[in-house]
Amino acid sequence: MPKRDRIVRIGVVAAVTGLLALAAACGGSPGAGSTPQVQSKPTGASAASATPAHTDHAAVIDQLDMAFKPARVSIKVGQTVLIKNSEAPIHTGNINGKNITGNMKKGDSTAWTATAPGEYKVTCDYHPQMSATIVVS
Ligand SMILES: [Cu+2]
Repeated sequence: MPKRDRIVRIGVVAAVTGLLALAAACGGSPGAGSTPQVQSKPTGASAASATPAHTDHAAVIDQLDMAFKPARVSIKVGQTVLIKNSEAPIHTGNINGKNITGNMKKGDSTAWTATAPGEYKVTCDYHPQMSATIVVS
């Protein structure tokens, strides 16, 4: 009998933990509410991972899954990084604390051209956990 109680309790704890994890996964978007944020892979996933046909941008930083992807890119002075939003939440792209993109909705993008070598921190006004680094040589 006590053993069975423990099993039931573990089950409840697991269920609650699962719910908390689910809630955390949806965090940051008060308006999202009951709408599941986790979606199956978009059909354009293969296109996103393919090398862009044009070479205007030496690197692309994607705002996806509430993160900048990749978190680190390396370019040379004079080259351009394209910061783009590929998901529903609004993001910004700040370079060393300066917002250069304004509010970006899904599909928006902003190019940034490096004029001096150094390490540049990329952040978002709305999501402190979002961070990337542009290394310019
Ligand atoms: Cu953001």
